Amino acid sequence: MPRSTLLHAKLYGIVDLGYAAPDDLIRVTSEIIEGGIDVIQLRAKGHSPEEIQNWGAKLLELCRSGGVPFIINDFPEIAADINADGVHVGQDDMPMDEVRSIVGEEMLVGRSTHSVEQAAKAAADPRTDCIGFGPLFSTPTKPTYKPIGTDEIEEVHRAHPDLPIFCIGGIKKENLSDVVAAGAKRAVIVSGILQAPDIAAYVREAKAILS
Ligand code: TZP
Ligand code: MG
Repeated sequence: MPRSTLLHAKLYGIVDLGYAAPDDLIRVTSEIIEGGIDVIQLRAKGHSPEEIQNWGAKLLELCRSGGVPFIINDFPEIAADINADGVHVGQDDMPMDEVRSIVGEEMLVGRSTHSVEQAAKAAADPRTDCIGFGPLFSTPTKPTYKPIGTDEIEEVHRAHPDLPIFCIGGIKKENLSDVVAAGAKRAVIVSGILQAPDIAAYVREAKAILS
């Protein structure tokens, strides 16, 4: 899948097992797709690779029929095995050479970054297809990370105009227009979407704010 898919993406949703129960994954993912999400990632901290592969294969099928790119968090091997559209890795995960040796050159690879410096380092490798930038605000979804605020959003976009940058961390429908005003072009929302009483409507409204 070409990187341009991510350049055109606005709203990235993460199906996080911290908020969605295993027997609810299909419903939740269907509603996120129905709302018009641009990218979906499966994130399942603390679960076994076998479970993640099993859930991943099912959600991939849903995403394929909805025309939504599907990304696996943390596990390049699983992304390669199920032929996902991409894999997302963190600062402390594998270096790019190792990721690429597992997933090949075509698969999308994203990297989490938590500062302008980390963003520059990730962007210096042309095989990085997108970055997450945050957490902007404190969030129970990533409790041990210090929030970086919104002051550096413009700078990171100016430094990497051709790299899809997804702002993340504590973003909700309610503060999304402030994040956009601070320079964000794309956003990831996790708990806001997964805890919404009407998931599809939430995604639709958040996407409208970003568009
Ligand atoms: N990386 C940086 S913040 C974050 C991740 C995975 C969690 C974002 O979740 P939420 O619930 O949208 O704040
Ligand atoms: Mg990781």
